[in-house]
Amino acid sequence: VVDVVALGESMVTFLPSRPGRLADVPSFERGIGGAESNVACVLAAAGHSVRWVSAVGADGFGDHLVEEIGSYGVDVTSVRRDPARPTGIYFRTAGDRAGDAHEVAYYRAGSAASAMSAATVDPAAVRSGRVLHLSGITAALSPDCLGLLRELTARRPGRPLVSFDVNHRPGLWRDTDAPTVLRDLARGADLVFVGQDEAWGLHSPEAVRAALPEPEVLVVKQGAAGATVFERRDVTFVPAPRVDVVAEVGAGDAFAAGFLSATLRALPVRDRLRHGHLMAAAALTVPGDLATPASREHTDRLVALDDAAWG
Ligand code: KDG
Repeated sequence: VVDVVALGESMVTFLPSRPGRLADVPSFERGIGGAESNVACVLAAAGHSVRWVSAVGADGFGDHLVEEIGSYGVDVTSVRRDPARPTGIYFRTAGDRAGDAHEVAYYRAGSAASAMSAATVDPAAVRSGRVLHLSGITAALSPDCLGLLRELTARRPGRPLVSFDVNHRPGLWRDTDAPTVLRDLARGADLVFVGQDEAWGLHSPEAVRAALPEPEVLVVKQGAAGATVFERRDVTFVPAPRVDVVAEVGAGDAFAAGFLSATLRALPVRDRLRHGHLMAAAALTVPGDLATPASREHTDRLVALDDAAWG
């Protein structure tokens, strides 16, 4: 049994060599992206045993993803190689300043991962972790992927703890009513991460909790301000450290990884949130989707600083 199984699509990412419109960027640098594998890589770098379950094409981009994600120490033996479908890729632009609007151009329709379904994914592999981490991105990839997520979030005795990051990516959803689909999936999870800005138009963490009472632990991320956790009757807010943001992409994944890592170590809620914030800070200060976190010893020392240091 591994600590965490993360299931989802990963893509080779192309980061722009300079700011500007997609139409004007002359060249891109290769990176890797994929919300769930980002979580897996950060967890592995933090010393956890992690398996990534997915599908990629039998192509060079698939090789790169498997090799790169494997190099973090993630077990990639449950990643299917699909000779009939390509690996997804995506391009990003950057604004002049951090936080400026950017474009995302996905080339993932018909990808190997979008063909994942309850019939093609190994059930033993998905059940092989103490935690199964999923995200709402998978729900948008295809009807088969949505069916797979419904199956995995169905409440059944003996299943692993199901962690679900809502990750509403409007660019991926077509005719479906994304907010309703995502809320229904979140209802089946034990631990839910949701950004206030993607939380069904609700304006406070309390309103989100009222709309989503089922998960035992609900984490509402409030951007640069911090995050609030609802657990049983307890409500805990912890502010986020202030950092100079380079790129926001991947910060939510890093936050989830930090929170999950601290959850696996049975740390108190305040420290689970601080671990999430520190991992997010690392991702916020690099241009790519994924940053290598500080060592566990280093992070533990930062988490233990007194409240004044944490604002
Ligand atoms: O959370 C970051 C992800 O959004 C990024 O790595 C790419 O998985 C991705 C997606 O589907 O947008």
